Amino acid sequence: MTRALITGITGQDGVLLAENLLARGYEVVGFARRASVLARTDLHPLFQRIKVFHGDAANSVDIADALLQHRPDELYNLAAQSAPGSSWAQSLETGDITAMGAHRLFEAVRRFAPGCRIYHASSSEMFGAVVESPQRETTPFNPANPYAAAKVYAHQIAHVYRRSYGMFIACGILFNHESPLRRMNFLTQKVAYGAACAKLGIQTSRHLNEEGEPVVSEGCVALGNLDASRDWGHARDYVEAMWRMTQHPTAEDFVIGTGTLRTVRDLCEAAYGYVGLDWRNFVRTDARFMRLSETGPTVADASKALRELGWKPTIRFDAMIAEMVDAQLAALRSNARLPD
Ligand code: NDP
Ligand code: GDR
Repeated sequence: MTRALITGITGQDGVLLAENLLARGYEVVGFARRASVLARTDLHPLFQRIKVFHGDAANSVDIADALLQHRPDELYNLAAQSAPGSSWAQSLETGDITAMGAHRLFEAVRRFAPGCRIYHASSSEMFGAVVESPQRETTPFNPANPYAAAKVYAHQIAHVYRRSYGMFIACGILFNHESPLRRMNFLTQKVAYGAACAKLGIQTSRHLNEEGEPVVSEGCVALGNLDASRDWGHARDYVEAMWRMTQHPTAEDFVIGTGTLRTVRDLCEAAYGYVGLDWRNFVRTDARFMRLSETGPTVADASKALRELGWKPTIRFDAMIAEMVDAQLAALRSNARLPD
């Protein structure tokens, strides 16, 4: 039985990747901070089907220990301070986990688990203030925030380990991908939640936004740059791409995205439109959610992934937004807890 170790198991992609690998008959071990495992009561059904190793990506000993105890065949490195918008305020933590966390992990695999295949989560954020469109594997990087700079470091040190030691480290340059498991500090979940609250007539929400205030206040959700644009796909499709890259005969970089660019306004229109409302009555702007420098417009040319992995997105944008809004409606109606 193939054994996979997943860092970032408590995050959106960690959960969906674990489900994908379990369905293939893998044995899955999740690497996660102890407090996060205790806090994620919603993930207990998953945690009963996998083993969980308590560790911190900031700690080399924890990583080495996980490798020596579990001897994985494949390692999926998803752990990161993953919010670009917060990365100015948390720039040193972002460097420590998003950049150095990956470096520590590659070094630990080199010493303690040679032969283990690694998937590493690179990001379209590395393209930053883009210099060509659409972006492909050869597009130069131009990071616009500390998170993006940290991902560039991790991506390049992955290349160095590949070249110097012949290690298998596949880098997935994934564009934005979403699901009902998305955390509330990301745009799509704020908007899906806002639309569900609007539908139910909720004036002040229980969930908090990036500033620690109710996501919905006086019936409205506060957002930043409505003109920003992204290429949004569904995370279930993207974890499939992670697995395919890891099975490829050679470790390479692959761009993964839908190839369709949409604005924040388009997203609002889709989510509020799904519940029969006009978003302009429920969304206001707040300068605190504007970025000091904006990434984009990021839009993928994923033709290499189609050609070499046979990968293409299967879930359409509207269906994804509907699934996210429905999940929030169901949670609000049953008073259930969703990821904070
Ligand atoms: P999430 O924010 O949902 O998950 C991040 C995970 O990293 C969480 O499990 C978190 O654990 C963990 N983590 C953070 N710090 C540490 C630490 N010190 N030690 C151990 N674990 C830690 O991100 P996603 O699932 O969306 O993304 C997965 C990866 O893919 C990330 O690296 C992200 O940067 C990258 N990516 C994501 C894209 C997307 O659109 N979703 C696109 C491109 C790249 P905890 O619960 O303890 O906070
Ligand atoms: P991003 O995702 O920064 O692209 O990083 P996010 O959903 O945070 O932002 C997308 C776009 O929406 C604009 N925006 C807002 N964003 C947030 N969070 N909150 C707001 O109120 C708001 N208003 C407008 C942003 O300016 C931005 O343009 C995600 C993460 O998953 C990263 O880990 C990953 O690497 C990239 O996607 C690809």
